[in-house]
Amino acid sequence: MNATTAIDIEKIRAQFPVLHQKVNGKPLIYFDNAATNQKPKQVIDALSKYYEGYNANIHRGIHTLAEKATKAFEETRHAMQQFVNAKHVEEIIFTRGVTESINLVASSYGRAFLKEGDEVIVSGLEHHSNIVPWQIVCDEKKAKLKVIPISEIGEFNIDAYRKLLSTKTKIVAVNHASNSLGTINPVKEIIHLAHDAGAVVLIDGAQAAAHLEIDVQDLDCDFYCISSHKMYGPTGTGILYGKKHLLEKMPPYMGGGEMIKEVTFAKTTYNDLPYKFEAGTPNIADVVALKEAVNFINSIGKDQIAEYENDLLAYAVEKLSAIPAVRLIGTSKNKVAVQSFVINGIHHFDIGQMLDARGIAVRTGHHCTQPLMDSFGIEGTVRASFSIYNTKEEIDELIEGIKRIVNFMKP
Ligand code: 7TS
Repeated sequence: MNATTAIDIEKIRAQFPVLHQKVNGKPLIYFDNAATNQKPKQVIDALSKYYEGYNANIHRGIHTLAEKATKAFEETRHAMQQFVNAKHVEEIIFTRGVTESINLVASSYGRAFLKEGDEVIVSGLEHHSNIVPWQIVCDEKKAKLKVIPISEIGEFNIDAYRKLLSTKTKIVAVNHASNSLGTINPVKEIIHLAHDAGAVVLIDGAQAAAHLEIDVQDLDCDFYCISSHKMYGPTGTGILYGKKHLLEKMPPYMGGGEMIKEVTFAKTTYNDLPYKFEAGTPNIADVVALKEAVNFINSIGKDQIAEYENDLLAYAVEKLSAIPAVRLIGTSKNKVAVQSFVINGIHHFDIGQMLDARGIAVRTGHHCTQPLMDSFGIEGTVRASFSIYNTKEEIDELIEGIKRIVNFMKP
């Protein structure tokens, strides 16, 4: 089936109030979806419904509002369990998002189980949030950080990865899809090889959640991290999925209310999963609204979303490739709908600003992947990232904008 005919794009766009505005006098074209995507009305409504109708602190109260809020909060946990196909609901921990999820694992699992001389492997494609937490714990534990090299088209070098693995490898942490290049990584194979070496694997799913099917049981990953705001949900929340037996043996990440069973000055016992890792009042409203983001995605279907977005990506790549001054960065065949590029002689910031003047929002810079930019010998790129509400007409506008910039900046 042709996705462009199967999806009623106008109906989808109508669900996103933010899209219907002018920016700098031009209709907004939002191509910064890899940074954060826009929110459908049902997510926005869930937030105001919560605050207007049943705002209360969860788990602790026995009054009606507290019970209603707790029920809605826990319903999202079940929705996220299904979203990633986790075996147990208590394997879903609410965090502020991917950054916090990775820090939780690095701090808790890393501090508890890494020893001097152990090794942690990340890839050259990682976001800083999947590099720095590992550097911190490796420094502290005198462990070593090893890096899987990336090819010139932005793919993992699996042979080099095989060679890095050894009995010293204790943790492998890689992304499911790259935010700067869009490359979808062969995570199943990566996980399998890591397990053979006796290591646990964390997958950074920030760029996968809105685009790819996620099945943590099929992948057999040990940890999987998601940010709500990159999957049509609110900012400030997300999940850590962790295998139960690992979460059970990990020490708490933060101490405080909710994560305890009993506190005395002599000794504190910790709560059961998932609460052991949810100290303090969580981001209740945003977690509640995240369920509506899952409902939105399910109402279209990940397959349909991927098909539609892949079509947009192929169109953009074809048009961008036809502009001689443009150099595409990240040209793997297997990608989510992200395209980075540079234009010879024009700084990416200038391109971003000139596109913004035409109402087109793209991201410029290193995209929190400085080591990746270094490996391409560049400082940064212009990145257009597409979502289910984007259209080919919008891509035409981007292309027109780029052509004008190239002509305008000609020496
Ligand atoms: N990992 C990847 C692959 C990401 O793309 C991002 C955010 C993160 C981790 C961190 O997620 P957070 O929700 O905790 O901030 N990526 C981007 C980006 O590409 N532009 O802005 C944020």
